[in-house]
Amino acid sequence: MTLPLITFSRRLRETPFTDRILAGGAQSFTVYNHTLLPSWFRSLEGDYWHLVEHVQVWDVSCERQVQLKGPDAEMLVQLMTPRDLSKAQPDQCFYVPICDERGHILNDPIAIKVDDDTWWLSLADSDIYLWAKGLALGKGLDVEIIRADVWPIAVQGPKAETLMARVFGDEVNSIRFFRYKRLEYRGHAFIVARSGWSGQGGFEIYIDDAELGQELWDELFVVGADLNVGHGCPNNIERMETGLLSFGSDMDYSHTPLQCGLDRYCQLDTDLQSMSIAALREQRAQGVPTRLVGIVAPGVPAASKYCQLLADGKPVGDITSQSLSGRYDAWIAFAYFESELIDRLKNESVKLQLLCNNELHDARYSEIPFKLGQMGLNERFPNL
Ligand code: THG
Repeated sequence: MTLPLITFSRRLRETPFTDRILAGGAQSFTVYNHTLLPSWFRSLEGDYWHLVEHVQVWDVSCERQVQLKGPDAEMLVQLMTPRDLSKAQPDQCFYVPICDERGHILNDPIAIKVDDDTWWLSLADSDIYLWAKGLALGKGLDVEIIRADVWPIAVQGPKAETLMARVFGDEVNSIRFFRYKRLEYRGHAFIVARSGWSGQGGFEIYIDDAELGQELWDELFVVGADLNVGHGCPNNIERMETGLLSFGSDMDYSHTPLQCGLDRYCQLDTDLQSMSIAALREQRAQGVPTRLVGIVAPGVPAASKYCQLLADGKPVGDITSQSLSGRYDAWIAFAYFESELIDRLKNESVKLQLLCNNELHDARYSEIPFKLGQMGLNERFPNL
């Protein structure tokens, strides 16, 4: 099948880096927050091995920033999330579920405290700009809400720190996980955070000057040549091995954070003024009907959208994401299972199998993140 082409327009935004990633070999795009996001360069597996061994520069401009500014900005962010932000410092980032009054997830951005009266929500794929404006108007809050022209780029991989220090100096080494510093590049201070959508370590640079951002992008490739710096993008294999969830795929408006393992970002036993806390407390008391778990099936040669999980021979589960592990000879997936089935899997009173490409394979249940290294799986090696 020949893929239909996507037409770029002002509705489907290019980014300051689109020309560069096209020249760099982007093979396919997806659309995220109405913005282009590349999905692979070499191949999914080739990108995976390059990412886990070297360093990549990603155009994640699609993680659009909604800026909340004003005396009530922090109150509004806290209203939207059940995560406790009361001790937030103006050098911190927080992974926050945004939940409605029923506790359902509307987005899972990184919230950045830019200064005492300014927050950025670095969004996953949904229109939180509208939700935030609606809440602020309805509640009469003193806050200005805009879609800021800020385009994050991510530098990810084991050599990310070395590469970043060559551009920004050794100060990058002292940035702690989910903290940021303002670091100068050619006289302009960019917010540089230790964060990013991979488990390989790295940084995100919030580009608020497109032209200078392009110069910075080019310089990363020049000074990182001997580090084998390359293009890349969020990699489905790596993020699944690491246990990072993708809003819209692994959870959506129908799920609560208690169902998808985001409990640790919900401080329910507090008196936070957050609109979802009462509903989440109630769900905690009653128990969740279904929960997102990890599934591992060794020795499966290919993933396919027709793969079906079976418990004692009967179809079960709702698979949200799947791939073949990069490092291990196994198929991995995230899937919603009924809580009662998870209990039976825990006490091993039920047999789990995967029907994939007309073959039956034994499958194992795991919590997310997987601990693949501890499962006795056969290792794979890069195809050099
Ligand atoms: N960076 C920025 N914005 C983003 C993303 C990003 N917006 C959309 C999307 N990604 C948001 N989703 C996530 C999901 C997980 C993490 C970050 C963003 C993440 N989680 C860590 C973990 O699960 O181990 C730790 C989170 C924590 O301790 O607070 O990194 O990637 N700018």
